[in-house]
Amino acid sequence: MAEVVLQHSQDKNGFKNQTIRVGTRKSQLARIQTDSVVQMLKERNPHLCFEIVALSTTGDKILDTALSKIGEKSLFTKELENALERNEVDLVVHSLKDLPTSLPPGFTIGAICKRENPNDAVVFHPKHAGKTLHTLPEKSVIGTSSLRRTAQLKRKFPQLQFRDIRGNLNTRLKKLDEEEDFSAIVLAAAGLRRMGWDSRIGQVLSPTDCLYAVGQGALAVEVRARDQEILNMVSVLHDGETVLCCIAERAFMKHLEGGCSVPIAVNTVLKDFQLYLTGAVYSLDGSESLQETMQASVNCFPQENEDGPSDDIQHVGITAKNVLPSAQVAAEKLGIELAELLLSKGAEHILSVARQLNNA
Ligand code: DPM
Repeated sequence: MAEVVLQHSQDKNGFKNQTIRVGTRKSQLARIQTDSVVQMLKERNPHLCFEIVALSTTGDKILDTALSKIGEKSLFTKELENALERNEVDLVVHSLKDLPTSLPPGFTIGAICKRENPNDAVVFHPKHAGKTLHTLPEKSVIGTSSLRRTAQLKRKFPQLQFRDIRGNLNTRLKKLDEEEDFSAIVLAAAGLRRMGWDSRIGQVLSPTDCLYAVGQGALAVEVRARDQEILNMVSVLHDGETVLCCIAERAFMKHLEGGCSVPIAVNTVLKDFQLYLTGAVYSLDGSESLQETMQASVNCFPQENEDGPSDDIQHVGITAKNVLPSAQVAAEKLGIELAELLLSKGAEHILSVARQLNNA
């Protein structure tokens, strides 16, 4: 009988009574996001211990330069990937939108959790409480260092001014409230919600005001691609609908060769097995833009009813064993086709001018 007891100490994923080390950035938002993923993993694996390892990344250290100007694609992810590679951590929690559309070889996104509100939101200086971007006085200064937000909002609200603001969420809110530099700042609604700052959201920007960033509002778990045990453990966190939306968005961005140094935006809806992807590119000042919507049928039932092996096929860096492979292929194709459509209408010119100006 002793053997039975011993076998029980090894779970279905092959772990003995071991500690799983989870890498995260040091910011409060990163910690909150990581805690929520660890909580979900603990509920499903009550016999395992989880240890959180917080590291600072280039993106956390360089606070005086606009993100888009630093020119490093894996600004928030490289140090964490190094730790994964050296086996110092077993998985890393990121905001999906900070993960490049091509990951370095040997890494994969093993889980994408259910997306929260993907939209951007406006937080106003207390003296402007109750206003919206439409009703702020002319020449009011709005803080954001996202080229995507600036381009769209300049176009929509030419009477307002836009200026860079950096730092983590705490720093930005403090700057807004305690100084007179900004009348409002624009941030992702999901980040504000996770920080418990819903009450500061004065306006949620609808897709007609501002399309969101690829992957915005979704959390991703990055792992070593060959580490089957960890991959199996985290893969139960995948939310099928979010996976399909994000594959389409990332394929769109990858095909346009976009990163955070060019203004690219999306809006994705999955309804009645139809995936609708809206994508847009902008010149830096928003004066030029191209926007199109395409749709594709996707079967989003869970994996079981399809033949053939699906193991370890990555789509734009994502390994989702429990999401129907044909639906993943359809989502990726949709993103590529939408990018092709925009390229046929002149997107390359808009993006190359934006890249040049941004690097100037
Ligand atoms: C990326 C951008 C920003 C972050 C560019 C963009 C915003 C930069 C800025 C790629 N990553 O959105 O056009 O405002 O100066 C980031 C945030 C979150 C993940 C903060 C935010 C939280 C929300 C989420 C920074 N990354 O956008 O307000 O999980 O999507």
